[in-house]
Amino acid sequence: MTQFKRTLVTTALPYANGPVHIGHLAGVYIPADIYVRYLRLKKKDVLLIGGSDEHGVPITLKARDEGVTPGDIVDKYHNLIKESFEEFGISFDIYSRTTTETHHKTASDFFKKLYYKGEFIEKETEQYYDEKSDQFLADRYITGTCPHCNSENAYGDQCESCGTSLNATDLIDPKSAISGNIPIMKKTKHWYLPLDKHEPFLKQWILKDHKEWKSNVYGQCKSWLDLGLQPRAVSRDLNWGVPVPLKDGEGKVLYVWFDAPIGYISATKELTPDWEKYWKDKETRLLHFIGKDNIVFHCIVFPSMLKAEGSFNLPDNVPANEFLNLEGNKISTSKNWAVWLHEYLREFEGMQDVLRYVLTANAPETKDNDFTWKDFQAHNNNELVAIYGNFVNRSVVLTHKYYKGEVPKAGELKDFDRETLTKMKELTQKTETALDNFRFREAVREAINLARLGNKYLADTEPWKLIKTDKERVATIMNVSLQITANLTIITEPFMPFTADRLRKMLNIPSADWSECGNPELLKPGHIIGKAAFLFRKIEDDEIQKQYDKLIASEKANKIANADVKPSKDNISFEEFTKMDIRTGTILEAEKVPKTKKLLKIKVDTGIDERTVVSGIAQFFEPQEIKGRQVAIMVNLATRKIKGIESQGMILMAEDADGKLVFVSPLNNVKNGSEIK
Ligand code: B3M
Ligand code: ZN
Repeated sequence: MTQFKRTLVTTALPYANGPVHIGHLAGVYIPADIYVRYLRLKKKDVLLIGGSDEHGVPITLKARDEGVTPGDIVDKYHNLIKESFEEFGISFDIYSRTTTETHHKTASDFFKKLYYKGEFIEKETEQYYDEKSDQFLADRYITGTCPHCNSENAYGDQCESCGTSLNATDLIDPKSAISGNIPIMKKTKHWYLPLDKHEPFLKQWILKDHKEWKSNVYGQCKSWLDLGLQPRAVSRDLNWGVPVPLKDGEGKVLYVWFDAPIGYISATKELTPDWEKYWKDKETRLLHFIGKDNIVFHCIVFPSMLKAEGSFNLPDNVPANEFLNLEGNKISTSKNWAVWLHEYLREFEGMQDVLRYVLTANAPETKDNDFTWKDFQAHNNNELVAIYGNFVNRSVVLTHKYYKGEVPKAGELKDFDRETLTKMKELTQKTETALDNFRFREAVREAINLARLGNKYLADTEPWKLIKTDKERVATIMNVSLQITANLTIITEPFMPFTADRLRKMLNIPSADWSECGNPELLKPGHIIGKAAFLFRKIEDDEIQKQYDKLIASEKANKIANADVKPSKDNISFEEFTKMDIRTGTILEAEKVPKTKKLLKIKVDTGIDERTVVSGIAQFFEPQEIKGRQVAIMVNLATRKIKGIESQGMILMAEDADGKLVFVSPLNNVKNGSEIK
């Protein structure tokens, strides 16, 4: 491997149109943070770059839904997301956003450079245009019937009902989501990045030169390259984003996936005047941490942009993760099936490291993985509390008990002590190798194995039994235990920085340095350690049940809110039900009630009698068309005077989500006056 002088780590820029959840953390931000903390402990030159992706159609749609501006949306979520990351200890050197002036200029200049180098092709195509709102419609702004499953609410890019990805032109009966109008086809010009032109280079660079990439990443790239690449539009007809910096670019912006990765460059510029060193010096290594849905953009599209520009480094590695599911189902913002970070922080105060640990131990590194609350509890109680916390607590408490908090001098080491210290060294090396290869699950397991080793060492040597008889031996045992404890402050720091910090305070050691890992003399005899405090607490069953119930309840509430179906009313007794007398009847006559829009005066043969009913259905039915129709009528409803007419009952109607009414009628004609029950 080439020796690099410095490393630039970027993390996918989350869309600022909603809060972040555990899937984001597990897939991208925790692994990136672990890696960067590890390099910092090794005193390497490294930067962690992040920020919010504030352009794109989803943000404009959300703004429209909420009746605010896109700027309001991104301000709100950028701040919320930034705070969540901070609280989880994601140690960004900068967390920027793509609406900054620097970013707009950087993205704009990047586009211009490619344009003047002749790296784009221009194409005129026909796209949907909404004449009423006077704009071209992004695929997401068009709804219609899905050609595959006939669902009526498919979007121009995807049918959420059957999951098929679509082109807007596939939709049957397309409609503008902005005005409801039927859109027309209109010519529009856009700029395209000819990915096909870069294909030979990409094949060499990825498939031959980067065989070491993770198999999920390599495999996805290979299938894209095998299929053959097409030119991709890098502009859109939209008024939210970085304006296309050309005369004929009016009303157009850069495609969000063109400007977003340039956001990494803009953020570095905002952070340091030395930014070019991190992006262009051949001795700098560039790493992109992302989720699997972003692989094509980071391994194929962005590298092609960088290559076309000519002066930037290409990524050295893209250690993308798969997806984290939640309790067996895909995490979904729209279905509210998620554990939101800002909520976790409120409900498990001060327990950031527990989530960091569980999400790492269970990271979706090579395949999709499942987060369950039960598993969260088990990892906490069986590993953090029972192993890590328990070992640290015993070694600190016993040191206070036997030596008033002073590190004792070790006597002669026995074989078992030496073996234990050798194992300690091996574990730190295993952790290191796993970290170097982006295998964070394995790395955290080895780190916890160090606590496990310490726990076993104390259990096997039983200093509490020897203290009366062999003081010298106990001094050695406690010295060894304390060295393991001190090593834990280094080796666990990348994964659980808050805990490592507390442990350092407890042991009274100022800072951690990875080169000291495995050192059996980290704490000198005579060093005074601080008081014991619990690093972790047990999580009880009811806390877990509460989280699970909350998840189910919020999903249910969300379903009801989105389904346009009203929740059921309170239960009634069977007796109450039988009080209603509903019969079949036939409409004999109908006429509009004068000076009203909605009312019809209807004469009904109920089998019992002929009576008059006033019904609010005039907007949906002409009096003529309902004559002779058999209906359901409630005959024992107290009479009411409506517009001076006595209404003697009620005709039953079903109302759909749009408020449209239809009759509830027997499927086959039956005798008037038949009871409906
Ligand atoms: N905002 C998509 C996402 O959040 C996109 C990533 C941009 S990274 C440059 O998954
Ligand atoms: Zn469909």
